[in-house]
Amino acid sequence: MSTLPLSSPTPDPAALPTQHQPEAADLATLAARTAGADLLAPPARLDDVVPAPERVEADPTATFTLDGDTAIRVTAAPDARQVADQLAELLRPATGYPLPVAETLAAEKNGTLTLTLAGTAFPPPGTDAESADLGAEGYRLDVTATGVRVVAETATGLFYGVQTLRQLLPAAIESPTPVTARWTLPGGTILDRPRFPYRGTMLDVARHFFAVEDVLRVIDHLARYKLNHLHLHLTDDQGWRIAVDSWPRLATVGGATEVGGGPGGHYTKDDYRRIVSYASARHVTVVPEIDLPGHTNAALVAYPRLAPDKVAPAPYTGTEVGFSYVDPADEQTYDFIADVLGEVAALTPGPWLHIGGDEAFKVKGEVYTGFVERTQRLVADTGKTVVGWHQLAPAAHVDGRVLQWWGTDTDDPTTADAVRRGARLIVSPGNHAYLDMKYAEDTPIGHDWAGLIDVRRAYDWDPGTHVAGVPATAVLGVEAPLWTESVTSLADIEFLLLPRLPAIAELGWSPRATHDWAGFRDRLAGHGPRWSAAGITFHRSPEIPWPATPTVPRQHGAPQADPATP
Ligand code: TNX
Repeated sequence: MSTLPLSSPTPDPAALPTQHQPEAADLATLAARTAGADLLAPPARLDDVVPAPERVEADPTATFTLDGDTAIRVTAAPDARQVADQLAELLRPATGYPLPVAETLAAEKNGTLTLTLAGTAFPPPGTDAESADLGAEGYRLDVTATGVRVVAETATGLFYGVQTLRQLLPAAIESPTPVTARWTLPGGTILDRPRFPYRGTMLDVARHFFAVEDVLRVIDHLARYKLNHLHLHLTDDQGWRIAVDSWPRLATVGGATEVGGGPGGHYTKDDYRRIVSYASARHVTVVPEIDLPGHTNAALVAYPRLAPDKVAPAPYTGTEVGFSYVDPADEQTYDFIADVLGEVAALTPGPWLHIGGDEAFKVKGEVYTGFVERTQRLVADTGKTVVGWHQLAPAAHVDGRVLQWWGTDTDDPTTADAVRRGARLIVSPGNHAYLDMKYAEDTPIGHDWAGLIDVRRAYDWDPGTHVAGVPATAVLGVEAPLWTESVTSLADIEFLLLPRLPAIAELGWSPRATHDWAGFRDRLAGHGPRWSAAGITFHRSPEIPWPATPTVPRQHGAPQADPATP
């Protein structure tokens, strides 16, 4: 198979693989009509990547074009091989090319995409000493006329190199079915690594429950933008969403409803393992949250003996907060917490356990700090590192403790003091990073208690300097929470995530020196056609100069996401 000549006005149906022949003529006609722009367009620019890479050196004299003979070569190591297979799976549907994967670097021949694990990928030949090592997540990407090479010290770095490679191809690469296009990448070198080690999103599966498949799709969105943590808000007043063998009614009774009175649901341990392993294959760490001592009505419905008055409350399907709490004065409460945290920790390969701690309005002062200190120790007993909302700040420090900032101002002496005592901070300002806030007055779903958050507001702040008295060195990273009181479907989730999630991802990944709203807006615009091609819902924010005409042909029979409405 060969690449279409640049000047060919008529795509060649024979360029499609045999198994797609029945649709080939159709697709080719469609492609000829609607993808002409793609066939003739120059390749993307090498710096047209979100999040912005640390360093880009374009070589306008070189481009590489995939064709039916392109092969993938990878270092013989299981985790690198997995990335090579993922690359092939990303490229095969739209190109229809076979893209065989081989574990050899011996004879790097022309026309290959090579993924190399190398102990010291930096400094590469010919670059100055300023390029330190790539670290645990960095990569180097070279596009020359004869091939594409990704080098990294870890499989994670290779995975991120692949996400960049994907963005350098035409938007039609996101099509789930074959498209005739010219699969060209712009030439040059990218050296890239993240600013912060923690880059995340939170999904609230408690207010509304979401199926495993929906969560997996959210993980795909994170991975695309080099986000590496998925915080799952697993418990709240409206529902308990994770099976706990030692307290079985938590899930079966506590999980039986949700906001608005729907049937709710919960993840079995196998469901949760599936989420964790899907995430891990995409270099995403799951951070489970068991919210304590407040936000616990669902647990109290299941086990009234945990309630201060030992009386079962009614299941809660509204959206108020701050009324419920487990009894901090009863020893049974700590048995319950130890059991739950122990089981959740055992299911979770990542290092973090999030214990919430927010809006426990009825547990005050020393009772609250005493409760938190004891719970922090129970987390430590599981071998995990404690994370909690910044309300945990007044409690004593424990090793590694991480606080998650969700304030809407930038000054909190209690949090700054906890950081002085050793805590690190994940920054999630309610008025910049809360993806449940509306974009504008007329946004059909979402909240506005922290203000309206358009794309610019999501982008224009600096996690490194945001909270007074918290130096950038104490900032572990950034997270964009999505609370789901008003979110009932995957389309709703995507509508609120996109296009703001890439803005948060860029704050977490890119060096501050690349920060530039005008440039970001232009780079982001090209992602609209990618999401459309992949059938992903997004908000067509008027701030972004989305391309006027689709560059991707519509697919027969494929569901069309309506980008304007959730
Ligand atoms: C505040 S932010 C909450 C959540 C709500 C959210 C709605 C935080 C730690 N607590 O319980 O869902 O506002 O935006």
